[in-house]
Amino acid sequence: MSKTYVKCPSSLEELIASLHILFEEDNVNIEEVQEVMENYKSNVDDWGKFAIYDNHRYTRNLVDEGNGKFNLMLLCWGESQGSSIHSHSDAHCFMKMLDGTLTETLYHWPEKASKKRPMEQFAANDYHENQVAYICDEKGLHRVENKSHTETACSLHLYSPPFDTCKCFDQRTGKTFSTKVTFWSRFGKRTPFNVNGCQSACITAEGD
Ligand code: CSS
Ligand code: FE2
Repeated sequence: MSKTYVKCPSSLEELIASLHILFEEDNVNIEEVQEVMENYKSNVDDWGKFAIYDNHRYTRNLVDEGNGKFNLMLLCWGESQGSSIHSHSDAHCFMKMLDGTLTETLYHWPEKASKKRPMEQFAANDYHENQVAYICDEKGLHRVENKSHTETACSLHLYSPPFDTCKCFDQRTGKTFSTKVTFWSRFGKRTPFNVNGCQSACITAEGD
């Protein structure tokens, strides 16, 4: 590591500065990134301005573009909202809880698209405030849900390299389809309608 970085960031701004330094290197040290994200203690005064919810689907709100190395975003999950089962386009995915609790259900990749079989679940974990989850395509696929009927949830996601399409999967058949992911807001400002077209900005499918 060429530059030193703040290991225990006291604000979101300081966390972002540390992440910029960590991602200057070509090789990502997963443990170091996970540790620095865990060490930042969630403070709504830092991230509240990015937290824009929608009644129908979870939202993706861009916070920082990481000098082209990563995208950092706030995901806002209303009561009972969740994603489809999805992959991460060969990127590292770090998910830090800022508020509430999310349930991650992990699935194996389907063996063959031609065999219509229910997808196989191999783990399920709950994540609470300040915990950090990590996934990549080698580890499998997941679905993320806010199972609470009464509380919203908010999480900070880092994807490196950034991506704007990923694969979604039908749990009952393993059938896959490509989905474009966009932003509900960028840097605290709601994305204009003409940018995202129909505004299907997150990973959900009909029937999910
Ligand atoms: N990958 C999903 C959230 S769960 S990690 C997304 O970016 O919308
Ligand atoms: Fe994901």
